[in-house]
Amino acid sequence: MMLVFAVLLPVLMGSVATDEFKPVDCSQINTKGQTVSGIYSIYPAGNIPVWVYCDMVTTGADDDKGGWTVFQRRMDGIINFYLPWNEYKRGFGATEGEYWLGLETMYQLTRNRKYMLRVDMEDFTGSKGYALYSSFSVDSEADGYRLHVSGFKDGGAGDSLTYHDGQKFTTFDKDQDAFGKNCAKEYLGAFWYTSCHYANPNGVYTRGEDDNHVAIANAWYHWKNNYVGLKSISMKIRSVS
Ligand SMILES: [Ca+2]
Repeated sequence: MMLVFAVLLPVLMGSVATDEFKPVDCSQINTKGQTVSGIYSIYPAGNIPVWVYCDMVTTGADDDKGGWTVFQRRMDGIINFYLPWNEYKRGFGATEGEYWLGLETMYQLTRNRKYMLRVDMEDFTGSKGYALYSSFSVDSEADGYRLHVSGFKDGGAGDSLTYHDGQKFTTFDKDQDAFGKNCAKEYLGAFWYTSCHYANPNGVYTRGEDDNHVAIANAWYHWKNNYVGLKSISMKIRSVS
């Protein structure tokens, strides 16, 4: 047995030393041939890994599948999304379920690389829609994690995000919106609010439409021309080569 170990050990150590693949995002993992959606570690800013859900099956504007780094996901209402600035900065939730990746990671991802954005959604009747944007980035914290999004392409859900282009991020404890009051407090979410929103993906998981409390739901207005709470919504980015 000692002989076997003596032979194997240098080989194993050698393979570790040469296998230094530290993917920046899910696009790089996908490019390496990985086609299974699930949880992976990425390295958006050097040596510190970040756990993330990679969508390896959904297409973009072309037929290329996968490579999507999911930064926001709602699917069952289990996770509380009404949280303060620091939580939205560093991220929260469960990578296998509902979560927010974190504004700092999103800034680190998009500061040096070009990304497209896809927003997938499903209502409680089972119908689905999506919206594509050819360009997506987030500024630094010093710039309020300002959103830049453009190049809308309809996947049936309509465009509820271009309205938010150029806005800083607002939470209930940090008001950076264009409204007299705090939009996060008014609509019980956290987002790149203007005054205030057509999309509120981090709003309350209402399981449908609440007539008494318009627009607090995790809604995407232009899909239904109303603020109907969605069964699921996910926001994901893929690098543009
Ligand atoms: Ca305000």
